[in-house]
Formats: sequence, C-alpha cells, structure tokens
Amino acid sequence: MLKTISIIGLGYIGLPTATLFASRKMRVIGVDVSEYVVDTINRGNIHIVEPELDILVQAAVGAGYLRATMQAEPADAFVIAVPTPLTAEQKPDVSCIEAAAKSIAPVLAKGNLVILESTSPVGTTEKLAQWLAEMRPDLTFPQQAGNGSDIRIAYCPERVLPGRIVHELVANDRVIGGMTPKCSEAAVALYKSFVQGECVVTQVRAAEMCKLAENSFRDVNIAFANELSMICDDQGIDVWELIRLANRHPRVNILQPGCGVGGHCIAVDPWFIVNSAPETAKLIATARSVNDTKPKWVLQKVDEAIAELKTDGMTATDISIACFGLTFKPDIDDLRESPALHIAEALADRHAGKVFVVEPNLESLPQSLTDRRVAQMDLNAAMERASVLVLLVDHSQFKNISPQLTRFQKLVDTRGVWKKKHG
Ligand code: SAJ
Repeated sequence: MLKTISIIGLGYIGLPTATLFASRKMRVIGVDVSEYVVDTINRGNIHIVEPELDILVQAAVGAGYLRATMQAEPADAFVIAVPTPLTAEQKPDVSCIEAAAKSIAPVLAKGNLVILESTSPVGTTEKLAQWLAEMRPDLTFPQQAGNGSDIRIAYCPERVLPGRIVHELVANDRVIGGMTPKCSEAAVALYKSFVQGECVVTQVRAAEMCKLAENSFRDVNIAFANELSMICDDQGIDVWELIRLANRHPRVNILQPGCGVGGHCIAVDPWFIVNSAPETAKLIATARSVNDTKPKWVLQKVDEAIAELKTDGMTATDISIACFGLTFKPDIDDLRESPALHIAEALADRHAGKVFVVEPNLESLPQSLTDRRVAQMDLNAAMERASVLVLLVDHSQFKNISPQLTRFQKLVDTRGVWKKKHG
C-alpha cells in the first residue's frame, strides 16, 4: 500500500493531482522549485486559476494531508509533472525532467514507484530510468532487472482540459505505460485511488506517443477548420454556417475556426512528433503551420477593414481598434501562447490610432500591452467607440449580444459569434 506520495512540479497538473491524492487521505509531499508556489500552497491558497481547486487545496492543507517543500523527501511514489517546453528551434526541452530526476535520486528507496506525467518525446521515460540508475547504482531499475527491479517506473500522461481539470482527473480514462508489467501494476494501483475512469495498460513508448497523438489529432482538426475559414472567406461563404451544415452528416465533425491555436499543449506537442519523424510527419507539420498562419491572416483582415474606413475619409489616427478577448480560449484567464494576445500586440505595434482590449476575465492587461499603451475598456464602451471591432475569443459575455454597427464601424469576427446564425 502506497501511503506517501510526492508530486514533483506543482503546476496546472501537479497541484490538482496532489490534492486528489490528499483527498483520499494519502500523505502528499508537493515539491516545487518556486518558493512563492510552495509558500502559497502551504497557506492553503493556490497560484493558478482553476475551478474547484482552491477549496480542495485549502481542505487538503488544512487537514494536514498536503504539504509543499522545495526539497525532495522520501516517499513511496514519485509523480513527475514538470514542464517540457520547446526550445527556440522548436526542439523539446526535457531539462526539467532531468532536474526532477536529480532531485529525487538521493531519496529513492527500494520498492519506490516513479511515474512521469509530463508530455514527453518518445523515449524520455527510458532516459529518466537511465539517469536515475546512473545516480543510484546501489538500486536496480527495470531496464536492468526487469520485473524484479527495486524501482518501478511508468509513463502515465495527463489528458485533462484546463477549466475542467478536477472533474477530468477523476473521470477520464488513463493510459499507463509501465517499463515492466510490475511497473504498470503498481501505477494502476496508485491511480485507482482517485481515478474513476479505466486505467488502460500499454507499453511505455506507446503511452508517450498516445499523449502526443491526442493533441496532434486536435491540432490537425483545428487546422482543417482554420484552413476552411480562409477558403470560405475568399469565396464569400459563411464558414460557420458551412460547418453547421456539414456536421449534419453523421460521420463529419468539423471543429471551430478561430484566431489561431494557443495554450501550452496543442500548439507545442505536435512538434515533439515532427522532431522525431521530420520526413514522415508531414500532415502534422503542415497543420502547425496552418494554425500558426491564422493570426497573420486575422491581421490582414484588420488591415483591409482599416483600408475601407480610410476610403470613407477617416485617417489612421481617427481609427480605433477594439480587441474582444485576449486569453488562449474562452472563459479562462490563461494567456499562455495566446494568439489573441499576439494579435493585440501586433495591432498596437503597427496601428497609428488607439487600440483597446475588452477582457472580462482579466483584472488588468499584461505588461506587453500596457507598455504599448493599450488600454482596457468595458464591453459597451468598446462596441460604441471602436472603429474596428475584432472578436478574438468567444467568451460567454460576448455571446448574447450583437453589435449594431454604424457606417464608420467594421467587424472582424474570428469566432463567428457576431455573425448572423442560421438553423
Ligand atoms: N481551438 C479552436 N477550435 C476548436 C477547439 C480549440 O480554435 O474547435 C483552440 C482554442 O481556442 C485554444 C486551442 O485550440 O486556443 C487549444 O484549446 P483546447 O481546448 O483544444 O485544448 P487545451 O490546450 O486547453 O487542452 C488540450 C486538451 N487536449 C485535447 O483535447 C486532445 C487536453 O485534454 C489536454 O490534457 C491538454 O491539451 C494538455 O495538457 O495536453
């Protein structure tokens, strides 16, 4: 029975996972490199915005089941949930996993289970096992000792949706790739403490690829929608109506176009596949490029709207632009890799007139925008005052209204929210 669980990395995945183990009355030691994160959690507070999480953390810390620290301590199981970003050359950076391995190696003991949850290129779990084996020659690892190893190692990707993390951590099926059958068995037993979905066992490399394939599938499908939106615009067809019509086919399910793909997963993970198979991953690479091109296309549409206003006699400085929505997807406050934010920055850089932002989910604008003299404005004022209305994110606050445009106002709606809806 695993009684003490250590979670390495207390971010969007690590912290909710830690609290769910704690809610099952397991002793949880959360480890993070940030003193601010550790202090915040130890006060029973959270440093990220995620529904339900604040109450869970408060309860877990209050009841003494969850504690955060900057130094790894002995435990029965270690769950690594650290970031795996891309380098400037779009190559996976697994240095945080290596650092996590270094931090836990000194406290590892016979019988421990080590699980990697971070999205990782295929082969990373085996690398992790190798790093640990080099640092602890006194212990045996699955790559050397097979089923009888002292330390068990598995890859178990997270697949939860930001905004629904707590619910999905419990409800979703888990893919579990142990380095040996015993490793998988131990990992299933651990997750079964709170996961109500099925824990499906596979090979370690298949589990790594599964995570990358899931996010690439979504990226490719969003790219299809984004490409369609540009084709339809060219041909005078309302893409949102077209998608509603096509989706009436029982085997068609086109996703929604937008101003680009953001967040730290869908826009990142496909590169892990492209890097490992540059010759064959052509569709995945093309989808990335289609989605990355979409913000530039939106900027072009704004330029066209400005040009039309100019032909009506307005000067560039008379023309104000209001961006509606800044976050990477609706109804969250997360700006990571947000195409809407990049569009707002680019508009501020290239436009001589005023640029405003309406973002009901943020108390204040990021510095990159305030530095560019972009101001926050409320919804009604922006709809009345802006010359170009650029709808970037379909927040619920924007959905139930339809702006009445004057002759001197233009609309660039990247989400189909303020377009006339049919059927
Ligand atoms: N988007 C569109 N059109 C759509 C759907 C999404 O333009 O029809 C855009 C969003 O606006 C956003 C981006 O895609 O900019 C990503 O949003 P998302 O809701 O698709 O995904 P994430 O990044 O919040 O979470 C994804 C999820 N993966 C899948 O759905 C396959 C989640 O389950 C993963 O756990 C998460 O990535 C992750 O951590 O990897």
